[in-house]
Amino acid sequence: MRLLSGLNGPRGPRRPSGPLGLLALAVCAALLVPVSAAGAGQRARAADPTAYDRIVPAPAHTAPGGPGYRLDARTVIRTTAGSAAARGVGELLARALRPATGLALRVSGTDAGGSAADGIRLRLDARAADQGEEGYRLRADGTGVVITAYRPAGLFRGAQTLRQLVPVTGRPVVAGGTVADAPRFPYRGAMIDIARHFFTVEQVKRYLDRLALYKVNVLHLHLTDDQGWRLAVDSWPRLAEHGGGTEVGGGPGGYWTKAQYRDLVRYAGERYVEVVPEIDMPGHVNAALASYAELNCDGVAPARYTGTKVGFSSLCVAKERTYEFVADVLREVAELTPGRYLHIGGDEAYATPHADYATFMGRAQQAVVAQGKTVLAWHQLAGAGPVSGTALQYWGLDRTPAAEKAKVAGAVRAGAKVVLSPADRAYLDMKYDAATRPGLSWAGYVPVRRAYEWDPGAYLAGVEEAAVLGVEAALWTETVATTADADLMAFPRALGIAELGWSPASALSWDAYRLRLAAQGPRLTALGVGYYRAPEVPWA
Ligand code: TNX
Repeated sequence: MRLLSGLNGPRGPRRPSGPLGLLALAVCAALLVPVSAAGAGQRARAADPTAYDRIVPAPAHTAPGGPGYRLDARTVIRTTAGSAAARGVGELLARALRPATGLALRVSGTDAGGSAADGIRLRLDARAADQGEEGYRLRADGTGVVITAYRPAGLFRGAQTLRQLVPVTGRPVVAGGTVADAPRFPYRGAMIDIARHFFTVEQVKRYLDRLALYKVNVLHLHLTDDQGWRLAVDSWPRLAEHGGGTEVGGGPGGYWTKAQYRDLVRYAGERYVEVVPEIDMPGHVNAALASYAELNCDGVAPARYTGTKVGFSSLCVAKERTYEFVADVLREVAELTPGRYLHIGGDEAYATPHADYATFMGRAQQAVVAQGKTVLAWHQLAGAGPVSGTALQYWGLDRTPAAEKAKVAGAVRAGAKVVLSPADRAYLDMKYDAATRPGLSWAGYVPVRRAYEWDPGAYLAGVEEAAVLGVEAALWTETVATTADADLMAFPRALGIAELGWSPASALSWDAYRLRLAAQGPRLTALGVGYYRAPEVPWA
């Protein structure tokens, strides 16, 4: 049973269950023959057998063993004939493998031809529906590597696993073994606030790239707030031109043109990441109020704001012009966004009386539905009539009063779904400890272990796992002004949130995770990420 050891957490063998489990047993059985035939010498020459224990997020099933596959200049990445998507995944894989291997691997748009021993195959299998949208199987042995998936997204996720099976330095050998994998939750998000401090599309692409290695599949963009409006809107041009012209601390700010936003959406799509744009309303709107006097109840535009207070601004709920604004903005954003969701904020609307808040959020939700999109909003919407099918993003704390959590559970009973971003777990802008230089601490310090050690399927009383779409790590940027700041706060905690979203509950173990995370250190360094060397992780 040595072969099955990769399936085990520290608590001993896990019994594979369901179709994926059977699949895993089948691939293991197929492997038993070559491995038991291999002599001790051959095993010693095989690639590091623990590479499968170092994958983040932990795959559903792994079975390390057998000789590995050595990449060399003749290696070809062969992708299913007729699938531009599979070929695209192949091209991205070739690019990703280049720094570690020094090889410029050739990509072929057919997986026929070639000898059995010449490379990496990315195969779409129309019969593998049991793998779902993102599942995949991977098998590496002395003759090559095969990744099979039902959908291109599964090939992409499998390719991220393959990247992690190639050592960061040294001989480019893919460790021998098999993986049968699929995510626990469909929504594994990362939010970045480009309103408090402006970040360019290039900076956000870089962030997205690093997160995609860990199978994150949603990029939530917090595009507007009191301190800045960051996306061009043709029907209300001053939003970006005036409202985008500053940021926290009084810097120059900035905004994205529609072409730049589209470019990011395309880039994300190539990585099977869905972009969720957020227009935060009816609070967090000072940049909009400063840009258009007519949006203010008193008809007077306030000055732009560069501080860090929250909860002081509100759209004018009584004015019909406000709803024309909402409809125009959401229409233009929807036109740019192929994803399912429009996030309309709804948090910290302390300057909007509750009845007004409910009125406003009702109409804003209708404006989203009118665009054929699904509403996503911060969980305060739970108490103000979420429309059926809405997703609520929970950002409370462990210690949030039960009555507030119960409102979320009540909305779930009425048909809402939940994305979990508890601030004292998943807020990447919280300091690790008192010594962290950027960062806030209103939700407490969030060390790496605390960010990891919770179960999204059992986090909120009265919210069954089936109602949980997934998790999201949120990077607010009042104190985060540069790529170096963002790296330090997001890494490594974002990896833990990514694992909570992907890996089966039975694989979640801090003791095992800290070792797997430690092995990501050199990988992050190779990618140029200045991560936080958390003391509770035995970094290599
Ligand atoms: C709360 S969480 C906010 C943001 C702040 C953040 C800082 C939420 C929905 N609103 O406006 O940026 O805390 O940690």
